[in-house]
Amino acid sequence: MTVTITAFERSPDRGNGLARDMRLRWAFEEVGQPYEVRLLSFKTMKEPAHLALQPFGQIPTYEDGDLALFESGAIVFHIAERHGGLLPDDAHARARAITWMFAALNTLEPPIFDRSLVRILERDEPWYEQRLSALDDVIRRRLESLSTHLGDADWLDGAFSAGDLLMVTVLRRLQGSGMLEERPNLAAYVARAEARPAYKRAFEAQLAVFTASSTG
Ligand code: GTB
Repeated sequence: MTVTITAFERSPDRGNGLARDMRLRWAFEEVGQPYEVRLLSFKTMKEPAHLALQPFGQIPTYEDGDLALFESGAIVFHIAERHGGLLPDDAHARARAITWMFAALNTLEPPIFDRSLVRILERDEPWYEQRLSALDDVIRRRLESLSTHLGDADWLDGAFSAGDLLMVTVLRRLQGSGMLEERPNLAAYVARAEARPAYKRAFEAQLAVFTASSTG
């Protein structure tokens, strides 16, 4: 039985691959496993059938027989554990790759995600400029540390791993901010990941959903 994931019927990012189903699609492509997608409207995501799979009424989810999962990081980890290609076999290298998965989701993603929310929801508030500037400072400090760690390496710890996959999906949310370009090795890191055939297949698949939803 093929695994089924959920994604936006019509993504607000207009096919930019910024919604979190992109992480799952990319992971499946990296490990060479097929997947099916059930598309959901915002209304359907809040109905009992979906809430039974995702208590917060969000995408993505993962269903494989009687196993249902939510949280994109947990799902990428599950895919990486079940199939080769996203986590090293060596125990220490594997633990370090998992550490980078957590660093992407716990250390980089919170201020980067907050920044995009503030830009959408708080633009007309009197504190907007100050809040944005404070978040930009935090993000720049995180990027500086990440850039120093990466140096001139291709990936965060040896071979490409689920840690890089999650980190790149987080960094991509900074597109248009100019902050990645301030750190050329990070901009090159993201570009290197986006050039991977698996990334390209995943990106095209989610873009096709948006294109169909706009022309259909
Ligand atoms: N921690 C959860 C996970 O990692 O799976 C977070 C899941 C989540 O935030 N899902 C979002 C969602 O379902 C979609 S990805 N939102 C609907 C809701 O909460 O009602 C977040 C997202 C949304 C939109 C853009 N965008 O337009 O650029 C990018 C990312």
